[in-house]
Amino acid sequence: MIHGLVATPMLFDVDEIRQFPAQSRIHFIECSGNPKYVAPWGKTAAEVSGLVSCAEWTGVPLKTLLEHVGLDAKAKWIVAEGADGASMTRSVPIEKCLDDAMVVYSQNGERLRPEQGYPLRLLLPGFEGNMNIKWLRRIHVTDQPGYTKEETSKYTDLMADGRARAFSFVMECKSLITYPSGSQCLTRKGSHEMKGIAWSGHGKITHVDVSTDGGNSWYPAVLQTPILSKALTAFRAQFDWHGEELMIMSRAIDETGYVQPTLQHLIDVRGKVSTYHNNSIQPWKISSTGEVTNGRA
Ligand SMILES: Nc1nc2c(c(=O)[nH]1)N[C@H]1C(S)=C(S)[C@@H](COP(=O)(O)O)O[C@H]1N2
Ligand SMILES: [Mo]
Repeated sequence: MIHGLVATPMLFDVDEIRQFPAQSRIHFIECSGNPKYVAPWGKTAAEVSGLVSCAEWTGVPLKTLLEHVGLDAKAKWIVAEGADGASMTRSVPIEKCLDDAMVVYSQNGERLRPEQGYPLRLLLPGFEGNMNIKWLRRIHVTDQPGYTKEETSKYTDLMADGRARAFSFVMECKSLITYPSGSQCLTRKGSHEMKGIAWSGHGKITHVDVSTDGGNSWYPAVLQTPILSKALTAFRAQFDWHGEELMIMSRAIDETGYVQPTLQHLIDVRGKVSTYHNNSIQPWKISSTGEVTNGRA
């Protein structure tokens, strides 16, 4: 049951949607459960933070479709519904719908694959993965959120005081070193190159700093161009290893000036029982024999 409907229903088939002027944009999609907020921590970079991807998406700005239908002044939200068994449904503020939201039909130049939402998917650049509704079949325009299962019992964070943080849409700035990372091994002493990815749901990455001493001192990594808004940005940084123990980590900063926090920072603000939106610094430990393991205690 959706309350507060404010639009006249209008049906589009996919071929009609493909007649509207199209756009192609490169964006990441990341599950807000990436990585988990609590132990046990994963062993590898993929286990820790693998629920993120970046692709070129092609489709129609949602704004174009809403303006075509005619948007009521009372419209404050949309409630978007998927055609899967769960009818996955999420509410999206109208500001996002009129900004960079899209209804997409292609990914990396081919039609969406079945598992990515064929024939249509809602793309909300920078917003948590769950809201990017696959197999999109219906959009209700409303004056209030739907308070659906996925934005009440799921995808909310219980705070230390017992209240839940809800509608935490944006994926905040983070980074991840992918080489060297958990389960890999340095096989020679000398100069090495750290590699990783950084991204922010608020826009472009402006800096990534790296540390080899557990965050006591930091130096800048080199960012690979092009640096796109709300897209994965590759970084690299040189470091030396001569058989001593190192704790390597990276810290990203985005164009809003926001600095990727430590896990302790997040715990100080949110407590220990959260589930989603862990964008904290991920440490990797290099042992005296070159083995790399998760640096989280
Ligand atoms: N209709 C529908 N859309 C969905 C889901 C779903 O179960 N049903 N899963 C969501 C979740 S939880 C995430 S993290 C992303 C994953 O997108 P990907 O498979 O392209 O990485 O899709 C979202 N869209
Ligand atoms: Mo997810």
